[in-house]
Amino acid sequence: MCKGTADCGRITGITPTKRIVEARPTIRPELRSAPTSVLLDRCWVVVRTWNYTPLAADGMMGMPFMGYAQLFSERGPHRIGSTYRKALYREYTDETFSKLKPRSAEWQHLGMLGPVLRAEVGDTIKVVFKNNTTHPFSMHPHGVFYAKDSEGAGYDDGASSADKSGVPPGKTHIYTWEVPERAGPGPNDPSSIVWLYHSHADEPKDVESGLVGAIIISREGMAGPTGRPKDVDREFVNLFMIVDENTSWYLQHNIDTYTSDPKGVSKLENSPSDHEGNFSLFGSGFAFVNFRSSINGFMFGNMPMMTMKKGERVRWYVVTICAQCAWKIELQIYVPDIEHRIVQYWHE
Ligand SMILES: [Cu+2]
Repeated sequence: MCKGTADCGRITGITPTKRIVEARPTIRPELRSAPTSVLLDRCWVVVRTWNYTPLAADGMMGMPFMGYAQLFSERGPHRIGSTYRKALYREYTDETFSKLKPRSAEWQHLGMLGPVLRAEVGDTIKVVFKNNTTHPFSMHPHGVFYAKDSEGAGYDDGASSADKSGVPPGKTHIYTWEVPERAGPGPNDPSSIVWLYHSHADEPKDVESGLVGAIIISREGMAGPTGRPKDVDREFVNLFMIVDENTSWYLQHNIDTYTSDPKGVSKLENSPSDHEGNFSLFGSGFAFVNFRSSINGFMFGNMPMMTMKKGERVRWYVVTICAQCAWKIELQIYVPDIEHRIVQYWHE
């Protein structure tokens, strides 16, 4: 599933009250001959500015940025600050791609992520994808099945495919993904599980530029009218990711736009000290400050609060992706801790 340098993981089986055993989908590549339904989604990959800290303050502490938080949020002669240009998956109301579909209040916490794509086992997902940026991008899904022209990833196998290097700027492509039993929940899973999709034209750069989203697959017969599993009232999706803005397609644009001395910026600036001047392995140089430890693209408690009502049945999907894990893997290990309950995960 994951190719190239990607190392994409899925964390599953979190409930506030009990521990769930390791969950793996059954390996039964059983494709239905007649899909129960075809689900049409529309995505347009959009270039826009993204602010990692829209509250302009430390939301966790309820106070102005200090120390490291200040280092990561303030613009300067050689510092980009909190706002970057990114390429993001965004949903439009129809295939004219003229009107952005507003995101409902319950999904505001998705932030940088693309729209959640939903299906249940037996469905076929179709995504009408338009690229309005200046780089070729694609949609490469995990978990579901696809033919070559819907894989959204290129590699040197001698096959020709119009989509091999991504969808060119200005062009539209329809991705068709079948949802076999193997893509759905396994015997020990809850009624739905999560996968990722991301651009895979030039994978590290595409993902670090912001092109990632979630797919939620429900067990056959378990998706309600809105697509949400029938036995769930509320869902959250969290992507724990250290976004490497040094690798983004828009690094130079961001330097030129957001620093006050772009010509003086050294992309390799190394300063082996922390914000207080003490030795630090990672330091506080330009490159380090471009590593953004975030949840859904938010830093320092700036994500819109995920709210639920007492008594609601809530499912929380936790994912991570790491485009350059060869060296970043140690940094990419997060430990979500929910009042000391155990979070078990498996790694693809
Ligand atoms: Cu992947």
